[in-house]
Parts: sequence; structure tokens; C-alpha cells
Amino acid sequence: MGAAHSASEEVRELMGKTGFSSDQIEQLHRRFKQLSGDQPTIRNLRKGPSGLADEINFEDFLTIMAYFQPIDTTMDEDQVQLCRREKLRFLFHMYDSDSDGRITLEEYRNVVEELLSGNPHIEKESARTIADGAMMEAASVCVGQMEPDQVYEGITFDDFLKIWQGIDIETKMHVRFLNMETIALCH
Ligand SMILES: [Ca+2]
Repeated sequence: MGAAHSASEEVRELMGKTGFSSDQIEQLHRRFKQLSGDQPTIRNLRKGPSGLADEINFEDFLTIMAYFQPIDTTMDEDQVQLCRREKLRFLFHMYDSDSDGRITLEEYRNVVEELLSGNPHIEKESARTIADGAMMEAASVCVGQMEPDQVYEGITFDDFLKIWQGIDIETKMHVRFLNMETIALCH
């Protein structure tokens, strides 16, 4: 955030945009600083020529977090499903860095490696193992028994919906952004 004298105005504006309280914004800002290494942006969250930002500032970060707040309990079942689908689409695009509609193993590895890169206790090799394991699981959920010479080309959005069926996205996304060191336990 900017200079101290404009901070409260800035915070008020962010509260209006995201629906977070000032306490929550303060807490998220601490987390953001931790993730970014005290820089104004978190870099290389997404890669590739897709036109998506390859760095996010604090406001982008809040917007993403706001997107993954728990679902409003007053919504009916159809609205909940729609909302869930939108969230998953958002998540899918984060992984599908070249926007060709398929998350390849390489793209999946990149995301996992980047998410884990802030954690000095996790080797690059483990990130790769986590990504490869998750990809194999995806293939078995979506294709079933594969022939020995069959190649799973990547996760489509329909596959992605199948994989996330029954998983509480809100909880998982909070884990991902706020407490990344536990990500290894989630895959
Ligand atoms: Ca892709």
C-alpha cells in the first residue's frame, strides 16, 4: 500500500471493492508481504504468452481472495452450483497458462513449483512428484483405465470439474493462498 497518510482512504476503497473488513485486509496484507518478499507485487504466479498478468499486486491479490470467500448461505442450489463453476473456471485459467483449454503436466508442474518455491523445506523434486502424482490421479478419474501406450494430454475444463467434485473449494483456496506450506498435504 502507499504512503501512510493515504492508507486509510486506500483501505476504505479496498473494503468497498472486496467486502473484506479492515482487519481482514490488514491480515491479508501481512500475508501478501510474506509471499512477495516485501515487494509491491508477487511475481511469476502465472507464466506464458496468454496475456494474463505474470505478477499480481495487492489489489489483485485481494480480488482473488474475495472470489474465494465462503459461499453466501442465502443462495439457492442453482446459484451455488453456478458460483462454484465460475470459481473453478477462474482456477482452471490460472493453471492453463497458454489458455489452450488443457492443463498439461508441464503447466501443472509450473504452478505447483511456483506455489511451493517460497517454502525452503520443499525441494523442487518434491514439487514435481506432487504434480506428477496429482496428474496421474486426474488421468485415472477422467479416463479410467489407460492403455499402456495411451497418453493423457492434459486436463480439460470438464475433467477439472470432475476432479473437484465434492471438494470444498473455498477451504482449499484459503489453504493455498494463506497457508501454502501445507499444500503438500492437500494433494
Ligand atoms: Ca494449456
